[in-house]
Amino acid sequence: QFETILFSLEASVARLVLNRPQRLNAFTVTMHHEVAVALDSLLDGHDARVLLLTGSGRGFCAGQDLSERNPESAEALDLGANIDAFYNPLIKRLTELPLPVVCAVNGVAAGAGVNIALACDIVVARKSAQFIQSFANIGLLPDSAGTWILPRLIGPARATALMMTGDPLNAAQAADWGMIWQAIDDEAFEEHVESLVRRLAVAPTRAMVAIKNAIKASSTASLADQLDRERDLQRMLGRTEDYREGVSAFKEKRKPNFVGR
Ligand code: T3D
Repeated sequence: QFETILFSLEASVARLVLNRPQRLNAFTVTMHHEVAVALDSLLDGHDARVLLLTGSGRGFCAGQDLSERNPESAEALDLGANIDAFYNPLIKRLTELPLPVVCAVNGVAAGAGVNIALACDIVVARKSAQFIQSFANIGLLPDSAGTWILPRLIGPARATALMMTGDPLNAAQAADWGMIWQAIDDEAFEEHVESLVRRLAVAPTRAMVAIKNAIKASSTASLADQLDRERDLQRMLGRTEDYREGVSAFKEKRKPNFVGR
C-alpha cells in the first residue's frame, strides 16, 4: 500500500526497505510520510522484535531528493521547517523505537542517508558501500544528528574532516574507525544480515531496548546518573519472563527460549 517503501512483518522481523532505486532511495515528502507511518505501526500492538532498515537497488539512501528543492524559486525556502517536519522526527522515531534497529547499508549512503543509518542501533555495510557526508558539496551542514553522533563515534578530528571535505569513506574504514559495526563481503552480505536479524528476533527484546536506551542516555549523563539508570533498568529486567527463562536455561544447560517479555 506504500509507493516509496516496502514494509513487512514476518516471524517477528519488521523490514523497511527504502524503495526509490532510480534515485538511490533519496527522501521525498511522500517517503518521509510513509516511513513515519511504518515506524509508528511498530510502537505497539504488533509482534515485531527487531526492525531491519535497508535500501533497494545499488544504493542505501542519497539523503534529501534534490529534485524537490529549487533555491532559485521566488517562494521562500525554509530548510529549517523541513528539518523540523521530517528529518528530526525521523531520527527521534528511530532512536526511540522500542526495538533493536539493524541498518543494512547495501550501497552508497550520502547526506542524510548516512546519518539516518548511524541513528540505528547496529549498522552493517557491504564492503563496496561508501558513506559520504555530502552536505557541504551543496553548501549545507550535516543534519539528522550527524554533528552529534559522528564525533561521538569516530572523534571530532575525523568527523570534522569528513564533513568539511565531503570525501567518501569506505565501509571497511568505517568499521575500523568504529563508525559502524561490520563491513561484510558483498557476496556474504544478505545472508549475514539475515542471520543477524533472526538472532535479534529471538533475543530478550526488553534487554535489547534497555541497552539501547542506556547507551543513548549515557552520552549526556554523569557517572552517578548512569549507575542509577543501570540499577533501575536492571530491576525492571529482573522481573521479566526472559530473565527467568535465561537463568533457568543456564542452570538446565539448554538454549533459552526468549519471548520478548
Ligand atoms: O533540504 C532539506 O530539507 C535539508 C535536508 C537535507 C538533507 C540532505 O540529505 S542534503 C544532501 C542531499 N544529498 C546529496 O547531496 C547527495 C547527492 N547525490 C550524490 O552526490 C551522488 O548521487 C552519490 C554520491 C550519492 C552517488 O553517486 P553515483 O555517481 O553513484 O550516482 P549518480 O549517477 O549521481 O545518481 C544516480 C541517479 O540518482 C542520478 O539520476 P540520473 O542521472 O540517473 O537520472 C542522480 O541524479 C540521482 N540522485 C542521486 N542522489 C540524488 C538523486 N536525485 C535526487 N536527489 C538526490 N539526493
